[in-house]
Amino acid sequence: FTKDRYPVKRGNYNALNDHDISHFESILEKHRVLTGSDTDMYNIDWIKSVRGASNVVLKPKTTEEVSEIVKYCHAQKLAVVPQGGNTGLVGGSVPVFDEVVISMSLMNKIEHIDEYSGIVRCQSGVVLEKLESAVNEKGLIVPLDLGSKGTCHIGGNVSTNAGGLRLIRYGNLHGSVLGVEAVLANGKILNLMSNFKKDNTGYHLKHLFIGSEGSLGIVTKLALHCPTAPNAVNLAFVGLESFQQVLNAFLLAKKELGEILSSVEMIDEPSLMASTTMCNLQSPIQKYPFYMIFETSGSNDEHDKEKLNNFLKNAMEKSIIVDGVATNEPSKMRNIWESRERIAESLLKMGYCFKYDISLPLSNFYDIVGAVRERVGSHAKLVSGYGHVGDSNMHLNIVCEKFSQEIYKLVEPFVFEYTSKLKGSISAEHGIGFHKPKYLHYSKSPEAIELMKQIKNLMDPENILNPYKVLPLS
Ligand code: FAD
Ligand code: S2G
Ligand code: ZN
Repeated sequence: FTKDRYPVKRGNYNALNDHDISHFESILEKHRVLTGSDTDMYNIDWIKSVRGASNVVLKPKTTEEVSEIVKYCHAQKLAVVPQGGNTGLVGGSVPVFDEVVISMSLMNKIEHIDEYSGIVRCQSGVVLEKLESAVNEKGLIVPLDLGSKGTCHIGGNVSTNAGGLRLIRYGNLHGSVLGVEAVLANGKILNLMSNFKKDNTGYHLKHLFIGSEGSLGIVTKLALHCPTAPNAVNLAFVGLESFQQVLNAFLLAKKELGEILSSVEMIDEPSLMASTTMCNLQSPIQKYPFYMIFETSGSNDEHDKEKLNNFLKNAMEKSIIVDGVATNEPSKMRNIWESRERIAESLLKMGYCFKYDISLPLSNFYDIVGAVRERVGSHAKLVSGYGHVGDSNMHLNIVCEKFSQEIYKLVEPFVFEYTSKLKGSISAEHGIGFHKPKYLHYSKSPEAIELMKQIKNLMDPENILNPYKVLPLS
């Protein structure tokens, strides 16, 4: 349905033939070359917004195999799409036409964890949750956490510069990724791996692969700095009457929790309703227009608990919050996190989601939800706003029975114009993918886009790496 839904023309790539398949089988074992219906799940994205028609999925295990595959595709002018966990939300991880899918799922070796420096070296196909449990054994944590951790790959996280629930504390991957190894469009292996935080020797090329969504190279390995695991984690879940109070609570938390604050998330009532009903979860408090999660991660549980309880008490006394619970019981914390992390999945169960992942100034962070509600009226089942308020990152979701051009035209480009007027970002953390190249100009100047195209042209002159994604065609 991609073609009838989006006006896009196939590039002049060669079509796959039997010779190609047997060549791939000479590089990989036969069972790591998938064809026919085995390719189905690799052809459709998580939100079912793009369905490609790839005839082959390749599952390399080593950098050398990736290099051989790409070298061949480059020579045969075959387009490729690198795929991690396929949890991307902008249609970037699946073929648009018949691109060759290179699935990184078997490149899942963790090579080394240095508990002293916290530096981990691993292949890009390690599932985030698996990496998390491996580094936990060495007293470390991975510096990001997303609701898709059970499926997404650390290589996909790097390729989308994923943000997630703890960016406010641990920063983004441009800071914590110390080195990458990547296969370039001509199959060459570029080794930018590093075991150190400091390396000022020439241009910092690794950043080209962080957030470029598979369009400049295929990340095969990475070196990641992992912080020491906190001794104490505490969580507060609070109810608030207005968005102004959300801002006041955020301010108070920064003052009173300061250095131990590790996450600040906001959930509006429709979003919490969605996750609690669709996933059968119990919310410890109910029926407020807004909710927030404050997480602290520190070294002394008594001290942190006291700070968090003081914060709640002061916030109540100042009528910034109207209700709240604090806990450090793992099962209770898990339940609260699930009510936040499973909103995306819940909204998807309710119907087709038009998703907008935008950075907006906090002063009018939530206004857009009302503006869109007004615009779509009863066409939509629900308009919800939630997300990483600590990073000024709003997740605006419009749920309707099914995809409709009518709603599509009501919300796009409205949401992007609205965001651009506030000098916000039309994609805070999910990337541009297939859905947003035509809106890139709302957040990047013509000169910036021109330079991106020159870099793309220098690194992938045949344009075989993840075509139709990230950069506008014209
Ligand atoms: P994929 O979806 O497979 O690919 C994503 C992009 O990266 C594609 O363009 C693909 O071509 C490219 N790519 C993948 N692997 C490689 C590689 N090795 N080399 C080069 N290119 C590659 N995102 C956030 O930022 N924050 C969140 O809080 C968040 N929460 C989510 C919650 C849910 C329930 C879901 C379903 C998604 C969420 N996401 C979030 C979106 C998604 O999980 C992230 O974008 C994630 O980083 C994608 O990882 P992946 O391995 O699934 O990549
Ligand atoms: C999150 C997931 C995607 C969405 O949960 O933080 O990134 O917009 C989002 O529902
Ligand atoms: Zn998010």
